[in-house]
Amino acid sequence: MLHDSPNAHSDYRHRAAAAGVQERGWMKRIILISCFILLSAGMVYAMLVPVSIVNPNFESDMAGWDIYPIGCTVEWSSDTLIDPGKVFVSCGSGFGWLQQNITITSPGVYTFSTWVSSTVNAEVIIDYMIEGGSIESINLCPPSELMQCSVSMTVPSGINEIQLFFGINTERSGGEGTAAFDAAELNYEPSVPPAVHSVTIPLSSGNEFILDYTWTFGEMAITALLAIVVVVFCARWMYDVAIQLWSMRGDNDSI
Ligand SMILES: [Ca+2]
Repeated sequence: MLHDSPNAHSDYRHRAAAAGVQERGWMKRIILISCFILLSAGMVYAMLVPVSIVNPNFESDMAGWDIYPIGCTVEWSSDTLIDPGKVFVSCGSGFGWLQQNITITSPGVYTFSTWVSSTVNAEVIIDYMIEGGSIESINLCPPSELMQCSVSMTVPSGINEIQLFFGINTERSGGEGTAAFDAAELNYEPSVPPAVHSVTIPLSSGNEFILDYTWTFGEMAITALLAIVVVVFCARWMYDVAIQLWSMRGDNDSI
């Protein structure tokens, strides 16, 4: 009956153990790099997401918007301006506005926009309430066949709600007329832009994956946590290798 020699069996175990350590090491690296890329991509995506508005495109109605027609009519139409469904305001004397309140969590510059086709000055407004009144920013957009009408406002810390308005006010419109609105949007920029950081990940092909992104406090916390995980994994991996090498040295000494 044939048996492997003890030395051959021992060599096989050493090679298998060493190969196993190497394989686990690469697996860990791949998992860590994947986690880092996914988390970093998530951070970048979060920075680019606009502030959401309810029913910004008026596909089927004016749900989500409060309507203030005084001396004007404010109606929904299925016609297309930017995409199907729009708001149509017609004014003799007075105002016709749509309003939506938006909860915010950060100070910064907020920009509210809507597309408009009008025969008079149309307007977009952002305001926020303070003790004793409100602070508002108004932009009048001249009559046009089609234009994007925008207004920006710097909102300080401590404010947790802003109000968005668009429509016609005949005190500022230049006379009686009509305006159609569609495709509202609200964007936000932090008041103090955080520093831009860059991470370079070398790839096995020889190329480098370079990721530029900005940090918030939460992102720094996540990154610090991730760095701790990386250090722990690396330490564990080095420990495994050291144990294997020590074990092989012991076996060789006994031969
Ligand atoms: Ca629409």
